[in-house]
Amino acid sequence: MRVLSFVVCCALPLPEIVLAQAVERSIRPEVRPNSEAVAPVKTAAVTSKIRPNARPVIIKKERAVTPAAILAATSDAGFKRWVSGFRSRAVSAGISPAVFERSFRGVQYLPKVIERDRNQSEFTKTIWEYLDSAASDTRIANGKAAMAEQMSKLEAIEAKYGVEKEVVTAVWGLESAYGEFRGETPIVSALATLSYDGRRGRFFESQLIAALKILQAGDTTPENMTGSWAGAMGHTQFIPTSYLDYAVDFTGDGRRDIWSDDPADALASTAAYLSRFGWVTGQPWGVEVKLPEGFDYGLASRKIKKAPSDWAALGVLGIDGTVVPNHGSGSILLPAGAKGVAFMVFKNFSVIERYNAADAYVIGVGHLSDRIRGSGPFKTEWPREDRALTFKERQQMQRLLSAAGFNTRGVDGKIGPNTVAAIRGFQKANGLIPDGYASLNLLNRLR
Ligand SMILES: [Ca+2]
Repeated sequence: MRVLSFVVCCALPLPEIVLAQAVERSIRPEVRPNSEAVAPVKTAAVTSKIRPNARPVIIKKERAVTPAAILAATSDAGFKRWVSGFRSRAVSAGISPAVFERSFRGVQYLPKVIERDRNQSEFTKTIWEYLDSAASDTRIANGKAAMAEQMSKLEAIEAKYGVEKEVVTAVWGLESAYGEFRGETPIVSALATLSYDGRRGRFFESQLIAALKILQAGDTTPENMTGSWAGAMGHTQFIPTSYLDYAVDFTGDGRRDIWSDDPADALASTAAYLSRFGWVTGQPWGVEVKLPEGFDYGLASRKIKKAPSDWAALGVLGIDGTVVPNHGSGSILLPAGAKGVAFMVFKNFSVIERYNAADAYVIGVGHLSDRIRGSGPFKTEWPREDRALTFKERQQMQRLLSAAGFNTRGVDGKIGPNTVAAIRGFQKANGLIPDGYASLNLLNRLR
């Protein structure tokens, strides 16, 4: 989980464009090991409540003398000095010296963590590439099996928190491949490394203090406290501050143990988290819809919400041609523009966003949960002939749009609301479908 409070994020690489579009509300952007594959993935920076894109903060290295036990356990002199300075801040924050010594015994600076942190921005995936993995046949089959294995616990969790077992299972599937990849990185070392590094030092130091509080409370031991390189832990990958705020002890043994092989506490913590942010029992995250000829693409905006019957009056129907059931008001979402799958998304879409605000992630969780429940694949094809734009191409698109009189308010390579608005403006002015989608065709047209 992420920052402010929250949570989690994914075992799958998130497409950068999608991420960028979603940024305001996310929680946390790091990517975790994938179940089927392997390659670590990258993640784009996402801001969130929980995990704000922390601003780089340089923590002053202090000069206090570090306890010998700690010095002996670490190697880099600058890191050791940082540990020494941090120790006094941790103690001021309420961590007992004994817990600090115990937690930092053997702590190490981990260069690989910094490599991962620096390597986050070149990777780009389209939404269909992401979903091919997020809801692959393997992940669906494994999800059905994992849900069956944990059925009694998941049913009890659903009864208590009102979050459907398929949804909790889907989060579990994306975050750790159903517990298979919970992360082996020692959390104290990883967070100390990232805190010392300073790029997002303030954020990671707050996570480190939270991790020490968890250890001080006795929920787990430093040896068992492992997770992803960026500090997300357990079956559903909570960051320490989210853990402190939202994790629950479902088994009743007095520990909120999200690290153990038994996933009960972690799965209940995920349900508690979604419930806390307004999960509506029985409401879908979204449904695939069919747009009519001549649809006003200006209506495809998360800001525009209408009852399904009002959408039907505009010609927007379920993919089976009938009026979408009344799940509450919904918005039209076109993650790949006018040529891809169209969705009507409801409040629960926003609730999943509290875990991770990337559209791809939310659709991934939602679609995987539907597939685990037995639904079929999307009926509409994605524009698979398209490829994702690179960071430089996105910057070039922003420069060209601005030069053409459609101001993107910056050239940051992220397709956010201003860029979408500029694309729509350009499309309208040129007789194109104003879907706001940043495609390669559009870039070529601008060139
Ligand atoms: Ca427990």
